Amino acid sequence: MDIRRTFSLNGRPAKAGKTIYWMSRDQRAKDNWALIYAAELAMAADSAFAVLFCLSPDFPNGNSFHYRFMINGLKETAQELEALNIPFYLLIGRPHEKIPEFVRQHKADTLICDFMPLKVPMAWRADVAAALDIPVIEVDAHNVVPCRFVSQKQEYAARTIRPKIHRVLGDFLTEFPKMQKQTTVFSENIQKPDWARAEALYSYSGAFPIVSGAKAAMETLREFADEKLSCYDEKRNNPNFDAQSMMSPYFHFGQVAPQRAALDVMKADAPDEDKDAYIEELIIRRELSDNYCLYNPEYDSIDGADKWALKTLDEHRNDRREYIYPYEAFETAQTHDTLWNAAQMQMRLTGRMHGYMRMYWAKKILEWTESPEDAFRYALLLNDTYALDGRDPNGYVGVAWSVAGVHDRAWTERPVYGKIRYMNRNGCRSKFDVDGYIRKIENIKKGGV
Ligand code: FO1
Repeated sequence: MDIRRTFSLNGRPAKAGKTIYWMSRDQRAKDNWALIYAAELAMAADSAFAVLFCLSPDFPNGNSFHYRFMINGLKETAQELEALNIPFYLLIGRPHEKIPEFVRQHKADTLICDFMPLKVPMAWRADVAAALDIPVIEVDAHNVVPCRFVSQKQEYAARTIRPKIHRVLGDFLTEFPKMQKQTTVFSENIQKPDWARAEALYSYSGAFPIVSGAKAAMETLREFADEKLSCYDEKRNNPNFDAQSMMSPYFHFGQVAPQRAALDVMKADAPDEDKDAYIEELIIRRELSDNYCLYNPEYDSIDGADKWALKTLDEHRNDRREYIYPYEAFETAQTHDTLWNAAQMQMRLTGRMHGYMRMYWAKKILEWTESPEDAFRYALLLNDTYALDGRDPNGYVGVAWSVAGVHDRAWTERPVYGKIRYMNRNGCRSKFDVDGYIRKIENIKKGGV
C-alpha cells in the first residue's frame, strides 16, 4: 500500500505486529486501503489483525434512519470479513471511552484508522491517539489521491486542485490487491457482534429507498457503468433521468470505494466525454470537498466562505425578501414554489435529491430567509437530517457552494444574492421537464412507483 496514504496521529511510526483496524468511514471488506495496510503490518511480523467498529450515539445529526441503514451494511461487511477469517468486533459507546481499553486488552502493536475530515470523527481519532502509547496510523482509504498528500492547504476551486490531482493520478488510481484469507489467529475467544442490541438503540420501522451494503452498492455501480454512463454528460443535470449515479449514499457509508467506481467507469464501454464528466464529479469535486473540510475549520458555517462572498451577502442583507419562511415551512415542503417543494419531498421520501435540484433547492433557501446565516444553517440541517448521503464533506461543500459561493466565482450582482450565482425556475425549465419532475415526486408521494 502506498505509504503516502498514511499519517501518524500520535507521531509514532507504524510498527509491524498485531494490528487492529478501527473501521469508521470505509465500512467495507473489499478495496479498503486501511484494511489492506493492517493486513500488511500483521503479515510482516507473522502476526494477526482484526477489525473493530465503534457504534457511537453522537454522530452529528445522525438519526435512526441513517444508523439502521449503516448497521444493515455493517452486518454484511462483518460476514465478508469473517469468511476471510478476519474477526469483526462491534463496540457500542463513545470511541475514546471504548477503543483504548479494547486495544490495550488485545495488546495490539498498531492501531489503524481511516480518514474523515469532519470535526467529530477527527476528535474521536485525536482522543484515541492521545490515549494510546502505540502508533495510531490514519489511512486515507476514501480518496483516490490522498487528501493530506495532494495539497497542504485549502484549495480555492476545482481548477486549482485539478492539476495537482491529475499530476499524480496514475500513481494512485491503481487496482486493489485482493484480501487473502487470514491464517493466523487474532484471539481465542471472539465475541460475536451484538446486532440486536445495536438495532434496539435505533428503532426505525420505515422503508429504505435503496438496499444497504457492499453487494447492492456494486450492483448499482455496475448498472450505472453499463446503462447510464453513456448519457451521463448530457443528462446528468436532468433530474428526470437518474443518470446521476445513485452512488452517493454508498460512498458516504464507505460501502464501495470511489476508486472502485473510477476503475470500473474507466473500463466501461462509453464515450470518453461521459467518462471524463463522471471522473470530474467523482474525483475532482469529491476530493475538493474533503480538502475544504480538512483545511477550513469553519466548513460547517457561512463564516468559512470567501471574503468576497461574505461582503456581497452582507451588502444585500437588508434587501427586501419577496418570501420569508421559517425552518418548518422548508422542512414540510410548504413554500409557494411547487418545484422547490417537489425537491424537498424527494429528499424526505427517498433520502436523496438530484444533484441539479440540490443547487436550486439551496439557493432558494438563501432567497427566502431573513439572513444568509439562517439560510446556511437551514440548508445544512435539512440536508443532514433527510439525505441518506448527508453528514458528509460533499454535503457541507454543496451548501457552501450554493449559498456562499465557495469554489465558485462572482456573478452579476442582484438583490438578496449579491454576486452569488443565481438560479431560477426558468433555468430549470431550460434544462428539463419541470412538470414531469413534479408529477414524478407527486407519484412517489402517493405511494406510486
Ligand atoms: N461512524 C462510526 O464510526 N460510528 C458511528 O456510530 C457512526 C454513525 C453514523 C451515523 C450517521 C452517519 O451518516 C454516519 C455515521 N458514521 C459512523 C460514519 C460516518 O459516515 C463517518 O464517515 C465516520 O464516522 C468517519 O469516521
